[in-house]
Amino acid sequence: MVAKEKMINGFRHIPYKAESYSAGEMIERSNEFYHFLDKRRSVRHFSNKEVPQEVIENIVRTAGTAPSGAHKQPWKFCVVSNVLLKSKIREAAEKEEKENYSSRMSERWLRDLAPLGTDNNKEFLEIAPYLIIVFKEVYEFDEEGNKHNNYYVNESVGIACGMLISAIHNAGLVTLTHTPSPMNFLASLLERPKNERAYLLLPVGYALEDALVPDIHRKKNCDICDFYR
Ligand code: IYR
Repeated sequence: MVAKEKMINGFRHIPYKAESYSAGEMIERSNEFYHFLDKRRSVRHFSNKEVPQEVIENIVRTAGTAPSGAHKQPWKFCVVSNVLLKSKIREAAEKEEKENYSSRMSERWLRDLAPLGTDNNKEFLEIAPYLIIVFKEVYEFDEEGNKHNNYYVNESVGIACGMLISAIHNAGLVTLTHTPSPMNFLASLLERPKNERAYLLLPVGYALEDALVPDIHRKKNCDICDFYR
């Protein structure tokens, strides 16, 4: 039986119709989805080939379906394809990364990054046709102009980014989670309002045909999951 809509605290609640599968279908679907997402890799070698803007719009719309604290949806996705802006972002990011790699990161951190082959050169910021810079909205204003902090902002935006990354992979495109810390130069370059903080930078595009990725492996299920039966 389908529930009837009703009012709770003066707000309308409507029936939810869940997707429904047999146990066999669930096993097949979950396994296929795992294998599909397991093919995703962080890729640093981008082609400069054009990507239809509609694909990017769909990807962002998908990220916007993420759950968020009190449904505040405390995210903004800034999509940069402007060549001059991309080169300014690259220049500023490389300036921070130069500091990071030469003095701010510990010996241990540098050793942990060695298998990935990263350095302060971020040419992908100019080559990738799109940069999606995700901002978190740490607070909002009410009708009277009073400031109110949003809830679970990092969790909410983190989940949205996970969904964004999955949507990028689903479209046949690649990305990587770039964190040119500190990231405040992004708010200045993009002239963002004061309640926004840069959270993550994701270059998006096609992988180069001869792209390489490090031969690293994922933890096994038994190493990431404990069952309590
Ligand atoms: N932000 C730097 C360093 C870096 C840090 C981590 I943790 C990585 O997994 C990869 C890189 C950069 O983007 O190069």
